[in-house]
Amino acid sequence: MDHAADAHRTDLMTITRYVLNEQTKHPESRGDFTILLSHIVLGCKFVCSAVNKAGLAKLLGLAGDKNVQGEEQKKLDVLSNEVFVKALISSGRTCILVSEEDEEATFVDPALRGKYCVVFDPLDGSSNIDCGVSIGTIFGIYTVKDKNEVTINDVLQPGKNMVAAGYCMYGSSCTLVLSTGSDVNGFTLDPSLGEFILTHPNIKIPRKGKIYSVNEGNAKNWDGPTAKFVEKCKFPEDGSSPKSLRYIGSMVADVHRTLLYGGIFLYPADKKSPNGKLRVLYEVFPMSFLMEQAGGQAFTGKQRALDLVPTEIHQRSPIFLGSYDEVEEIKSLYAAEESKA
Ligand code: AFP
Repeated sequence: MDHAADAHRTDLMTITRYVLNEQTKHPESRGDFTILLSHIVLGCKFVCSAVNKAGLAKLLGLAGDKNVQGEEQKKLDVLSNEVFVKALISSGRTCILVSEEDEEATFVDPALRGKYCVVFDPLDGSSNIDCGVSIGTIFGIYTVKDKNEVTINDVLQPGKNMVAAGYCMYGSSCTLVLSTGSDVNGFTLDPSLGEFILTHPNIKIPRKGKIYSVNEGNAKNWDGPTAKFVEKCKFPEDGSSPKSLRYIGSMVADVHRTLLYGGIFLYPADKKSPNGKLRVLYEVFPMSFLMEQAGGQAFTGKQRALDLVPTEIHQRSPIFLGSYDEVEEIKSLYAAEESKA
């Protein structure tokens, strides 16, 4: 019998225990982040449960339909947003919220304010719900200087100022990946315990990968460096094997695979969408933060993604993120293009 392995299995590192351990490294900490995170975790558990029932929606009247009382039911993304907004406000630790679902930022009532700003996409990839493909919640966290004088500029900060970022993927299992700025850890929800347990400690992305991930349907509108990069993935000039293409169309799932297996995820600019599609605050920044913490890179086509200073809360940006070497290659293709201009 492997007693060491058994001991390991019975000594469960929950996400709360993990964050409390981290907190002890900062004697000045008063536990505010731990409380905020526990409210985010609650939102993720709610969405996970709702997503698991989504396939039964027609039968049970759960989404966009009428329930047994004849009341109109909310769509899953709207419902998820409401749950996160309420959970974050009731934590008493937030002052500004920016959600993909809400046109305007939410300024928390002064009586309930804390020092954190949370930017989030409550249910990213929601067009995939009806076919049961993995979807997720993405979040990033900033702090404010003075919670009594908050302005929109407190969230219009470069991604490098985030104090934490993460995502929760609702797939064959429910996995929450978090970085508080020192490393990246993955926690899987044990449904029987209702707890996220540390299953992927200290995630490091392979330095080089064999997979590229992009919506090739947009290829006719790509710029030169993107087209050249993808061409090299398929027809390598150095005699190496071609890369495999994997594209789910759900950023959390595509980034999660990229983080674990290595490779590159691209949502570039194109002639139709000069700023790409993905949103800076709650898609590009949190994922770039995680990639860098895991040893990878994130680049916009012009600069390090985390250096970008957003001017609008729903701003978009092109993004190339993943293994260090692949992002290095796309950076050199853009540099070569620039030197020709
Ligand atoms: P939806 O939330 O509309 O499904 O969009 C998902 C998403 O924002 C992101 O999760 C994907 O990476 C990206 O869009 C997919 O976009 P394309 O459908 O244009 O490939």
